[in-house]
Amino acid sequence: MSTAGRRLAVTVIGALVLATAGAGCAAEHPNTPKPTAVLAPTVADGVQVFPLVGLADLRFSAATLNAKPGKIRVDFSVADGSASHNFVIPKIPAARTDILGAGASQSVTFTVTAPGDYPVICTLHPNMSATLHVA
Ligand SMILES: [Cu+2]
Repeated sequence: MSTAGRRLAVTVIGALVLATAGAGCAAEHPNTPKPTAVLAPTVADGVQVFPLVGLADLRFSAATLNAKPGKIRVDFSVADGSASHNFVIPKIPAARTDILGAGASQSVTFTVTAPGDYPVICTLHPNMSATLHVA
């Protein structure tokens, strides 16, 4: 490769790196929590506590809530700037919040004794789902 050719190649690579970094910054939403795959509870007075957020991109902030059989509290909130959401586990009647607007929050407490996977939904958004995994 000639000297001129090498200089051109370096310039092109530099431009690509800058373009990629710029796109990454534009995709960041600093006020929106990043979704996590699995959420483990904090335990307070024997209650497993899960802070869960309904996000603006119509997802829950965790895909799986990992619990043990027993008492569970979900502190559900809706992110600023988001559409309204609720937290509902159809198999567990007590595990149901109201429909909450952006910035609102509600806690629900319930007890699960049987191990299993309990689907979590938002009744407003059919593609918005998570799983309460009890084992
Ligand atoms: Cu929703």
